[in-house]
Amino acid sequence: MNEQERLDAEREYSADSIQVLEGLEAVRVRPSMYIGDVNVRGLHHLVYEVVDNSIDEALAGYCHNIYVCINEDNSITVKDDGRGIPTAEHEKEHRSALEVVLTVLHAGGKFSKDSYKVSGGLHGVGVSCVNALSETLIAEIHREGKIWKQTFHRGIPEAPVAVVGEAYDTGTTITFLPDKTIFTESVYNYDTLSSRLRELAYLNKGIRLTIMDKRNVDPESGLAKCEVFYSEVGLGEFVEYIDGTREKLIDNTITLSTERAGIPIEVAVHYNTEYSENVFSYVNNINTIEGGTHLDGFKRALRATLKKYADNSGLLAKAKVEVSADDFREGLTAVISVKVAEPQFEGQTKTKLGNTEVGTAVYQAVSAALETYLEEHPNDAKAIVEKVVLAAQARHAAQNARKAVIERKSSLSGAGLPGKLADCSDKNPENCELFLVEGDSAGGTAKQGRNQRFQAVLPLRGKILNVEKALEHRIYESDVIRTIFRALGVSKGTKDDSRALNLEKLRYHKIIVMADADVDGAHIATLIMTLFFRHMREIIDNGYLYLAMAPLYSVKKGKEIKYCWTEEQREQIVEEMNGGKGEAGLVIQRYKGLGEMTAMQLRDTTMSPEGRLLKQVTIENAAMADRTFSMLMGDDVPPRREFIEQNATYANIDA
Ligand code: 0RA
Repeated sequence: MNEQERLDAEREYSADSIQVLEGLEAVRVRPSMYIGDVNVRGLHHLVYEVVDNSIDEALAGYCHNIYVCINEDNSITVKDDGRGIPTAEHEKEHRSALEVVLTVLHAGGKFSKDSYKVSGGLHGVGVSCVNALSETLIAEIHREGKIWKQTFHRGIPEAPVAVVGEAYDTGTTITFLPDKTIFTESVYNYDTLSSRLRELAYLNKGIRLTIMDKRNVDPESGLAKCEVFYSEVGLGEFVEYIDGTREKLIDNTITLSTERAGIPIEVAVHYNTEYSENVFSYVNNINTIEGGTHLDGFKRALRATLKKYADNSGLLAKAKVEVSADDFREGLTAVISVKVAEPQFEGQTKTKLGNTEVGTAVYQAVSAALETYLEEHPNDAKAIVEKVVLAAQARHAAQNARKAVIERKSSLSGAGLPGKLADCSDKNPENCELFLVEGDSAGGTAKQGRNQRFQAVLPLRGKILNVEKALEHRIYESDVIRTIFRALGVSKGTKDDSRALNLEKLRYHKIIVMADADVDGAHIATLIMTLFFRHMREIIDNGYLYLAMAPLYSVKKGKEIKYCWTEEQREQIVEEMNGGKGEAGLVIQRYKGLGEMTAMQLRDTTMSPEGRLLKQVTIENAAMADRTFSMLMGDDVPPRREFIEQNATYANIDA
């Protein structure tokens, strides 16, 4: 290269850099557009984005192990044993392919034509976004006998990639520290990451995913907390994991793994003796919460095949009731996973698959496989059809119960507000909050402590039905549940076959469960959340359900009073208020329940928007949440006790 060429190259290099800067700056200016949000969710999304690249390398057949490590400083390391991101100079860009992948938006795909690029985060933005949103990111590549390294700050390279040693293996290691000036949270949640990795292991059989938490070291052994997820079988094991604590209706899990019209399709189906339907669908490893063509194809195939079998066997004729589509899915747990090269995502949260060809492919594949299975397993077929008939009969009973209730003019629909409800004066749902409080005494305190303009209080009296274990019509007979529906203003199932909730009638956009911070309180909160999870899921998905966290302690010095929600906070506040004198001269009160607080204390700590700590109930991982609820609420009492005692909050129901 002569001097002129070198200058040209340099100029071009800096021109490229300016373009890159503009790209990465856009990510930093509007991070939510690229990763959804800048809260806990977005923070965890960074990890998924990096892991997805390694999953792609594994799906291409070159990588078998992926390690995710939460480091002590809450930085994350993702390491794989793939081919290593290419480090050679990129023809047009005048810098290494590695640097292009890490600094150009959407560049990842350009280099992976040979790989089956289907995995990919919900936003599919690539690892360059992670780079732009990290204080530092270090890439270490083992490739062609060398170790290559490059460091970035907020997406900008410190220097070009350089050889730093000899390598005897191949692979990619990315370590990044999320930018604290961008994210509102900086602490990773082990359970959130581990349940996603577990899910990925089931969805991609044969890949070993390891998670390690260096913040959590066992003092005796000196070993960090660690879990390994690996599934030889894939979806079949996933369904067995989800349904693990439920009683089986049939011994086998019906599985299918095939390719139709170039679309890889995997399905696993199981029936339990309970009543809820749990079907989880995935496209390119993304949980399609809003469903779509693949899910519709599956449901149509299940219904048509079972109906045909039942008609031919004469079992349906005996039922004497009409069988509806829902009846085929009572007690069904299933997972559908398809890999689609060019998925079209629709819907509010862009998690609904629109490709019609996928629906047809799934329908054909599932029909064929299920028909064969039923023919070869007549005992299972009989058990399933009998269950369908029972479901139809129970649904008719539920309709009758509902009708009877409606006739008594106190239905699940908003025929008048419940007498116990202390409503607020504002009538715009967007401004209004409803506190669900267990017991009349705490309810009374809450009524005194509220802001009557926008805060309503509904005291709940009596046992809350465990809906996990109840037939649907029982919920229409439960006083407490009817009261909750009436206060909310919503109803469901008024049209005979619809299980959807009429959200437009919802009277509050914040529904706040307020329970004691002890084991009983956790149990009550869980019962209420189960009701929402199973019967008013739309309210959770819209972000309307919250938990009010009451403080554990108050620390008083003279007239000054401070509240603490955790032990660490208490230590910190004692230190702040008393500067090294320990607890001497302080009055520390431990609250055992809401009932011990005065109305003013409850207002200041738990109810008023200024002082309270609200946790939004969200479902990070629907399949894991289903398992958690069935375990918490099932017959198996011992694991439930233990779980509630060990978990201050709620696993997988990430707040
Ligand atoms: C494209 C080409 C090649 C490797 C990769 C992408 C790759 C990317 C990532 C991201 C994380 N881990 C990765 N591992 C590999 C290599 C092509 C070749 O060697 O011929």
